[in-house]
Amino acid sequence: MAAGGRSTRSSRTRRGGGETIAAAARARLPPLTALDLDGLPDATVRYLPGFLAEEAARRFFERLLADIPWRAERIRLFGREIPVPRLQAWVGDPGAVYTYSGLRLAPLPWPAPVAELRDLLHASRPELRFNSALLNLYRDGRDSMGWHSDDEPELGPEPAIASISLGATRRFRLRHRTRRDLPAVDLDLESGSLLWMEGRTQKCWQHCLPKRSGRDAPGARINLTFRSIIGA
Ligand SMILES: O=C(O)CCC(=O)C(=O)O
Repeated sequence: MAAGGRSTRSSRTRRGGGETIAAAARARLPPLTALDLDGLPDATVRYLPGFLAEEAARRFFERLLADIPWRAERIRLFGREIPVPRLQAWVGDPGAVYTYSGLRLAPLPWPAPVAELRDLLHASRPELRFNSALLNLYRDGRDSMGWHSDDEPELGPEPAIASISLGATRRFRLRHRTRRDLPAVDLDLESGSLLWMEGRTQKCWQHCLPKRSGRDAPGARINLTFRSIIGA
């Protein structure tokens, strides 16, 4: 973990019970901690472990696990309806409707801890405005996310996506969509980490979160991907 945390305006935000999670959080300065996947062709991907301090990450995880109305959705894939292998929630500004694999998601209003995380992101990247977030709950190593790109038209041609991980560490895998000469890239996403995917990443790369079983099977993990729906 690198030194050099900084407090932000949102770190003083109070939650309903007078307690703050973000007060314990530290948005860390990218140059100290970032793993810039430099040299990855056609992509802008940056990984920041320790974006949130350990204790803040633990408290966000517990709060979200308890408070979010997690849903078991079904999607249409290759003409068949199948259960999504994880629980989900879609939150955002009122007009931020998101559609993928035949599923139309109307947003829930921002829950307080998700709004706190959004504000931390805005403080660290003031040029970006996130109006929505997809929340995924992987109950254990049997829950997963298949290969895909976040390239729906409503995200625009070069979406900036900020992905925050809480709870168990899970492996995240990237592969180029057309260049089979390039090896897949594996990243172990730790609790409290932040992954940025920007530029041509969604156009040229796919990503997934494979199942994981056996002796090192992970416990529960929550991931939040903050997005901007155009025109919402
Ligand atoms: O859980 C993760 O880290 C991946 C989430 C993801 O790929 C997505 O929300 O599109």
